[in-house]
Amino acid sequence: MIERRRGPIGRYGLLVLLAALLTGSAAAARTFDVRAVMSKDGSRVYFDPIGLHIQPGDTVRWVQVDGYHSTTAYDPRNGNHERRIPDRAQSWDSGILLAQYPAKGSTFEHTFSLPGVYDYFCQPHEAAGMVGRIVVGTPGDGPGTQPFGYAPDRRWKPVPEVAQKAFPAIRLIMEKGAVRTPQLQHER
Ligand SMILES: [Cu+2]
Repeated sequence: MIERRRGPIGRYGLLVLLAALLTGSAAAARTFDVRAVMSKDGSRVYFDPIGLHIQPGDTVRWVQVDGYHSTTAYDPRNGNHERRIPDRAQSWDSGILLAQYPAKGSTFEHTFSLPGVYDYFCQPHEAAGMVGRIVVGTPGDGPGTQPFGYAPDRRWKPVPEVAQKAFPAIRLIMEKGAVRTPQLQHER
């Protein structure tokens, strides 16, 4: 006769796991949406919100709304761009997200485990100032808090001036939680 046994977790273990999920810290991690947008007439490209304050363990989900965009960390591993994320943080690059065709509304997610400032850009539209800033927890003094061009000896690709001007101040992001791109602040 074959005796059927429960796995190592068993029914009791599942209840404990469920209770831990409901009450524990794992349940506190949240996901925030950032939209990647091109205006109908094509004249404006932006991330919305452009600035976001989250906590370690939270996830950001970029949602492709219109046009073709990427979300790419300012990091030498991404085309030798200036490092503007914490030194030991995981980098990310979505590649080009295709919203309109064939995959409408495609998304890309990244979970932020280390506190700090994370600057990122859109590959096709960096020169048009399409950038964003994520502040995770209390930012400290990492690369993303430094002035643009802080390490000229590294010969990194500099952040274009129009993009530099687009970043909301860290202090403002922490104050408001989410900062919309300036042209949108009067819209809903
Ligand atoms: Cu773009």
